[in-house]
Amino acid sequence: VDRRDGKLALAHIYVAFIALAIGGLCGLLQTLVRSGTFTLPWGIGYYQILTVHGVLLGLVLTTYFIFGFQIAAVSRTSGTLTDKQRMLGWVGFWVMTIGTIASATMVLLNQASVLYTFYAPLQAHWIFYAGLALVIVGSWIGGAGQIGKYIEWRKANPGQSSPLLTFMVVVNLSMWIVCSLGVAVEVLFQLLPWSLGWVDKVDVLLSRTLFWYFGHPLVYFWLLPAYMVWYVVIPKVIGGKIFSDALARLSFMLFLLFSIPVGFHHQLVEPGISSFWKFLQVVLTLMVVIPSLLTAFSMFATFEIRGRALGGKGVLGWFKKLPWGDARFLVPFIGMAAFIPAGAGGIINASHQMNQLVHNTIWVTGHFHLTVATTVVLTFFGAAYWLIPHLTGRVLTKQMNKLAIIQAIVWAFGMSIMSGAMHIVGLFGAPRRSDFSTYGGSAQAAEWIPYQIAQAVGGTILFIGIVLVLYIVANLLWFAPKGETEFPVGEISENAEKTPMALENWKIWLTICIALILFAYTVPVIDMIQNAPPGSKGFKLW
Ligand code: HAS
Repeated sequence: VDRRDGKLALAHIYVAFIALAIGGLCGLLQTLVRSGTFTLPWGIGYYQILTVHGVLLGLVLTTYFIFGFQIAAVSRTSGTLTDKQRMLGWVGFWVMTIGTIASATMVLLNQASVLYTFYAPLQAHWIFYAGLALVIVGSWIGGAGQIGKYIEWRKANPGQSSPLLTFMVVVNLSMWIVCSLGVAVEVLFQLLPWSLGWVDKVDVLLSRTLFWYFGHPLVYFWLLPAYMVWYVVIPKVIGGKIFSDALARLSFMLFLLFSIPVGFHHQLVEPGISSFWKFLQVVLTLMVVIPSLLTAFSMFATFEIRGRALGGKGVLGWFKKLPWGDARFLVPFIGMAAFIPAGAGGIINASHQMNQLVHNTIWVTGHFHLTVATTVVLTFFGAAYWLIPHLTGRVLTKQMNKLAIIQAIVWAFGMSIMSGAMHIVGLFGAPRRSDFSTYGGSAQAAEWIPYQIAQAVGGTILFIGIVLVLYIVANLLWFAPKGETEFPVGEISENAEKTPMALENWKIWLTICIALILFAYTVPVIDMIQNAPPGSKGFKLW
């Protein structure tokens, strides 16, 4: 990656790891509060640290790491960015960062303890929402630089398939742009006017719907960069080849189609949406499982082919041949393994009836700590171990490689305890997002306490994991020996079928994507607007 592009990517990565440090500390505090044995000092509120934790880890760490990774990926596979593309990257970075600082300041001042989902009826200071608007606009500007490179590449290479990694980045950004329009409407037309006192009330149902129109694809915006590492980087790291370029592209396109018109699976217990539309979106949710199953298939195939090429015999002999001592492989692999139970949990959540049992319990928190906080985050850590030294001109030493493996094991151990306890006690009805002091004295809460203590134990182990990863990252940024580190990009297997150009026909895919969104959302949103309680000024969007 060109040094100038590398600098831009690194700027994003710095912010991501600062967010990890502060957000991780708040996570530890939270599990301690929930164990019933710790009270926050200096009048700091439970919801305040819960918001800092969710915003910094769920929104800031992820978005900044993803942008840093994607910029490097595009520059590596499609060539150095032009000055204009890089300039867009920097403008986007600063607009996002000013927005992040504004929003984070309001959260830290307890003026925006509205959780990372920030929909009505919880209300924040208007500066929080203005900051969010800047983050969204900044991401569009920065994203335009990356998409610009792709367009330039395609013009220069007519009739050819674009580099796989760049293509994947563009799918992820397209999904992001289409879905963030929903949250932009919510922020600009509902939350900002409401927090400024220009309208008295907002339609809560519409606010939640606009949020989840964005909120579900948001989780795939986190997941797809992890899939980019699995599909493109891991085959090279293990010395193999990409199983199939066409399959990888198809799976990404399926994410573009099915990840957006499914937000109602977060609102299955929401009154005001008819069960027909909920059912339809549940069906579409189960469709979005398919590209993940394709990915599982493709990864197993890649591993088996490589393991057998190295002499692995029998049904599972090939498994032993994989490079278990290499943190660039093992750390994301642990993330992949975690995605098997994590994905199964997601399918349970999406099943209309079972959702009644788990919704708003801490089971859901257990689910997303396995998905985003294990699968995605461990893959990002594994990627950081080659990406950062590649960008800083350093190398990962043997000791750091060992420490990285220990870090991932500590993480997996702490998360198994914490997320496992969350899943179990969620089935006993323990609520998520509830201040312990509001229910701590009840007989039922006494039943939950042992699990909440287990969560605190797991959370403490995870915090040790955060300290370890920050130590490794600091080493790679400033202290590791100078040298060359590769940005691994796998080649396509010679046995793979030719990639059909239709997979890159954006007109077709974007049209289907928009048609599905209109199909899933138009009627229910019109219903919401028409059925908003009468006479409530400002209750409607217009
Ligand atoms: Fe989810 C709630 C349904 C995936 C994140 N989810 C959440 C929330 C978050 C989140 C943050 O339907 C909470 C939001 C909030 O604050 O309220 N989720 C699903 C479904 C999937 C799914 C169906 N979620 C994710 C991913 C996330 C994420 C990915 C983050 C990155 N989720 C839900 C539902 C809710 C929900 C409901 C709302 C619950 C409620 O009531 O509030 C699917 O995409 C999952 C498909 C995945 C698979 C797994 C495939 C396995 C693979 C690994 C292969 C392994 C290998 C290694 C090769 C089918 C690809 C080999 C290893 C060996 C050991 C041999």
